[in-house]
Amino acid sequence: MRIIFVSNRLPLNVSHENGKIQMKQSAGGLVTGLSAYLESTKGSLDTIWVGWPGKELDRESLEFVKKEAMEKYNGYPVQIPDALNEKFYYGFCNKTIWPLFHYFPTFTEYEPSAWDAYVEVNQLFCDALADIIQPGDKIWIHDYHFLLLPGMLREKYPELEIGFFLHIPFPTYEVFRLLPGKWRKRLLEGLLGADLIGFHSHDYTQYYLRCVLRILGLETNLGEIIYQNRLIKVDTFPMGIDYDKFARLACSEKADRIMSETRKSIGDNKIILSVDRLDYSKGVYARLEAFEKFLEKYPKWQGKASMIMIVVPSRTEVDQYQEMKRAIDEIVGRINGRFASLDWTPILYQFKMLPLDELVPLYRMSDTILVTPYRDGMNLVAKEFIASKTERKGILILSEMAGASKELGEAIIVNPNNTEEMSEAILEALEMSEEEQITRNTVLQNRIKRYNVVRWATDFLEKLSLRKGFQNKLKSKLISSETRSEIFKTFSKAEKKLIFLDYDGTLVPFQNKPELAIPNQELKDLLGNLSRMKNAEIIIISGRDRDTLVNWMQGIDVSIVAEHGAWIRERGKDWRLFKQAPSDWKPRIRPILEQNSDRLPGSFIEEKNFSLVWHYRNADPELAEVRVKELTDDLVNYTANMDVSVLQGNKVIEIKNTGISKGYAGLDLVNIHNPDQILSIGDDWTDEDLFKALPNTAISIKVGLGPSNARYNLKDYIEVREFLKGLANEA
Ligand code: GDG
Repeated sequence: MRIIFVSNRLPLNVSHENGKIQMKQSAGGLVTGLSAYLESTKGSLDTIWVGWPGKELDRESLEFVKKEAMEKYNGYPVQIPDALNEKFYYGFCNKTIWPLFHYFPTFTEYEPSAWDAYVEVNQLFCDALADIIQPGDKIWIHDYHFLLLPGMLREKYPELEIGFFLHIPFPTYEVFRLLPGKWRKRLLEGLLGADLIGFHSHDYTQYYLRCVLRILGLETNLGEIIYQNRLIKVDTFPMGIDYDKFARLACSEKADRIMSETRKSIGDNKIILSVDRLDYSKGVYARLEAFEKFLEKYPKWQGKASMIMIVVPSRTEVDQYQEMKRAIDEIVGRINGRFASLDWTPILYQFKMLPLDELVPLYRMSDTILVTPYRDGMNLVAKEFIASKTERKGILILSEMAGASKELGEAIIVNPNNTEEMSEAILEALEMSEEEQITRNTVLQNRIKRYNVVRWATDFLEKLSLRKGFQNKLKSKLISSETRSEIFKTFSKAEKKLIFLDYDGTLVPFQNKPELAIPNQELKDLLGNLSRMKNAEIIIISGRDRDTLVNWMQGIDVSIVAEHGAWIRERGKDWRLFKQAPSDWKPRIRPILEQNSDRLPGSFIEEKNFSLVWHYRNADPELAEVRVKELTDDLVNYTANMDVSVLQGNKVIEIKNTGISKGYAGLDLVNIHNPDQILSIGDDWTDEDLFKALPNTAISIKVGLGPSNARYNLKDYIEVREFLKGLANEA
């Protein structure tokens, strides 16, 4: 099995030294994490990493880098021209998606040319992948740079296994909808090209599902979505770290050396640590204000506590990052100027990336760490700090807005907007008893150790493999060309055939207004041809009322079953009431439906002889989802002692007499005609009654994917029409 990882940056740094190209493996949360996973598989996996090499290269250098990267690192560089990358990376990725998804709408830019660049780069990666993809490959796409890529790949490779993981938060509907309509729709649909979509926390998963419901109108069930006849799973996978690596680095000799050197400059002071990339989402400025407040409120700690602050340069070309750097420099200067003494500097500030084996000793020796982002997908620093706590002493202060807070409840949890609360948290951390610290860290360490990065990646990739199984199960019932020919052959041999056809969703697509689903000439011709088949009886079996069906089937020689089996009109005969059923329940149920219609704009009630139908296709989908659950529950309880059943259909709730169903009416016709072959096609729960009632030899077909009593599936009404055309010609 081969896995292709796709991320924005290739885990390689390409540089020119003495006129020669040099390549070095680079580190980072994702790289470190996935390397640990690959090591755990002990070389049993064949992998390729696809990404941007970090700079635009001339043709000759690119060829060299491509060859070297593949030979030495299994890397496959994708070139992005600088001008395009400017609009893609610094533009749409980091001036649109990043700020918006981190709840900074005021920093968000909606620049059409940046969107175009985003589409272009996603396409560029799709084309590059096409050069290397082989049958049986699994693709795992990472992060917000490639929200469109799964969809683009899916168009080219209907069978490819595609997984996607988002490392940043997915925002709520109210924030996501700030994106222009076309963009937000395409971004959601782009992700639906994947078989499995993963997020760090349950909230992000729910927010994505809600956006899919509200913006694309697709209903979801336990995180599963049926889209373009594929079953997609959306799930939560909280990313872990390479725990052992941090635990190991923390007790290395180098760690001991760095700790004693640091102690020399800092003395016995308590250490408050802060480690982040330079990013406004990380809340560095507010954290400094909290430290200032702490020193102000608790002067006894002046000279006794120092903050070590590491800020790693990042995205320095984006305006907000430059402004932020200036603001941080300024406040550090102010605090140090205000409180420093000859032998004490409150904040020891470094604007650089430390080697990991120098960072880990700082994690180990610090008394507390302030991880206080305004928003963070997960935050690995928090977990790394805990893993490095060899003595289990030192307390994590963690923002409730970080994904990690959902897992690390034993930390001191703070609101990053509340400077007061953060300053109190510093005091609480510094004064906490050692016993309490050890208790909390023991629990945290056990948890982080268990769900480490290897578990995370294994879980994701295993779930991805399972998806194909589910999809194949669904697909196995789809009618293949061989099955189709067999059905036609069986039918041509039969001496008496009965063909039941549901109407809405089976022969025609759903319309916003039910009265618009009129048959077009193509459908009329098709039904006409079918009705002229030798020894065949065509029955249109629908939930619609008699008048509509008679009107629409004028001039076509077919039998009709109306109102889900309440009325039957056989060819050349008059309507007969199949079963007398009381309708005294209607005046009692109608007010309940009316009350709900008033509460859900866009919904309406339809009354038929033996049923009441509440339609909500045109209502706000999210509101409808809530109302439908409530209403179904109310109705089921209310009708417990009545001879009626409550059924949920395609954007409708229908209440009808229990003794009436397509199953009963269909069986009646089967008994009358005594056919030696039966075909039945339908798309919803009312057709399931018929599928269940028919003899085992009947050929039953459900339209659309999903669980069903039918023997086969066809994808949609277009395939149904194709199938029936073939049947009329060949059987
Ligand atoms: C994104 C999401 C999500 C930091 N300073 C140094 C250094 N680091 C390393 C840390 C850690 C990584 O950088 C930062 O990871 P975070 O998770 O904290 O944040 P992002 O970079 O924003 O990552 C985030 C993550 O993706 C994974 O899904 O958790 O929410 O925003 O690994 O160790 N490493 C070294 N020197 C430093 O000075 N060597």
